[in-house]
Amino acid sequence: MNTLTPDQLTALERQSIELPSWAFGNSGTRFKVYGTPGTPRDPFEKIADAAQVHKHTALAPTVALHIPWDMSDFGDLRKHAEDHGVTLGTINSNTFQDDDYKFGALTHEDAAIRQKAIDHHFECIDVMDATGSRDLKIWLAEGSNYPGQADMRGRQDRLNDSLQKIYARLGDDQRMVLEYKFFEPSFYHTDVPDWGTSYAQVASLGDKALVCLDTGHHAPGTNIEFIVMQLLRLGKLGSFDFNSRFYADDDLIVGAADPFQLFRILFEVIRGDGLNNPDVTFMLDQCHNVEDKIPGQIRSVLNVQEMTARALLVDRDALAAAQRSGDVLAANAVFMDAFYTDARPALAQWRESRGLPADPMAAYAASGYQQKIAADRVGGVQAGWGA
Ligand code: PSV
Ligand code: MN
Ligand code: MN
Repeated sequence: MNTLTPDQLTALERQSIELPSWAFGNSGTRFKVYGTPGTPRDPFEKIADAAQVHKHTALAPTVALHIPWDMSDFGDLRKHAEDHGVTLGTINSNTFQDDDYKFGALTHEDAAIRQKAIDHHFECIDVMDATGSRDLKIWLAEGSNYPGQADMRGRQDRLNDSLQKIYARLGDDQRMVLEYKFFEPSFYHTDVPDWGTSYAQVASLGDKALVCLDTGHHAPGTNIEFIVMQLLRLGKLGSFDFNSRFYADDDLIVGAADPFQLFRILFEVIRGDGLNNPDVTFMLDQCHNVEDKIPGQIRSVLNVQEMTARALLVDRDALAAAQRSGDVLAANAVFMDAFYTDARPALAQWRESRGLPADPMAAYAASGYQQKIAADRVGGVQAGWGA
C-alpha cells in the first residue's frame, strides 16, 4: 500500500509549487514584526533564498513577485533568477497600501481613483512582459465596515468595469486570477468575499480570467475541497494560494493546522485532473513570523508533496466500487487508509535515487547557508511585508 507506483512517482516528479517572494521578508502582526538575521534586503536576495528551497527539494522552480515591493530592473532580475536555477512566476498587484484606496480601488466611487488602480494593473502587465510571467494575481482589500456605508451593488458593477479594462490589456498568453477572501481588512462586507463572486466576475470576462483559491480565506468549517471540485469541474480554477489557518488569515505553513484537509483538497485536485495541469498554479502564500523563512518554505513544499503522495495512494477503483454499491463504511475506509499511510520513507528513498537529499530540512541545516546570509547581509533595510 505504501509503495508508490512508477506512474505515481512520475506525477510527483512533475509537481511544482511556486514560492512567494514575500515569504522571505520579515512579517508579523500589527503587534510586532521581528527582524531575523540574514533577511533579504532586496528582490535579488529573496530570489537567491527561494532558489535554496528548489535546490534541496526540486519542488519549487518558480517565484512569485509582488509589485511594487519587488520593483527592480526586471531584465536583470530575470537573469539573476535563471542563474540561480529558477524563473519568475505570478505577478501580484497591490492596491492596499495607498491612502487613495481607503474607500476602494477598482470599486471606488471616484473614476480618477479607479483609473489609478487600473493603471497599476497595467504596470503589472508591463512587468509580466519583462519577466515572462503568465499570471496576474489580483487580491482586493475592498469593502466596508458598517451596514449602509457603501452601495454594494454599485461597487460590484464598477469592479466589473475595471476588471474588463485590465483584462483587455492582457496578452494572448497571459491570464488574470481573481482571489477571494471572506473578510479583512473590511469587516462588514468585502467586494470579492467568496468563490461564487470571483467566479461570476471572471466568467463575465473570458477564458483568460480564472479564480484563485487561497486556502486560508474561508470561514471555519467551510468544505474547501468541494469548492476545489466545483472550480475544476467548471474549468475556472486558475491557482491555489496554499497556507494554513487556525483562526483567520493566519498564513501559517500549509498542512500545519489540518493535514487531513490538505489531503482532501489534493484528492479532489487529482480527481479533477488538476495535478500537473499547467492551467492550475500551485502557489504558497505564507509568512514566517517566528521561524526561519527558508526552512519554513522547505517544510511547506514537503508537506504538499507528502499529502499529494498520500492522495495518490487512494485506491480509486475500490473507492468508486464502494461508492456505487452504497457501502458507506468501505468507501470511507479506502479514503482513510490512504490518509493514514506514511509516505515519508518512500519519498526519502525516491529523493535519494534522484540525487536529492533524503531529508531536505537536514540538508539545508547542514549547508551553512543560513549562517552565511546572517554573516553577509549586514546593513541595509530588511525586506518585509509592505516593502
Ligand atoms: C492578504 O490576505 C493576502 O494574504 C492575500 O492572500 C494575497 O494573496 C496576499 O496577501 C498577497 O497580496
Ligand atoms: Mn493569498
Ligand atoms: Mn491572505
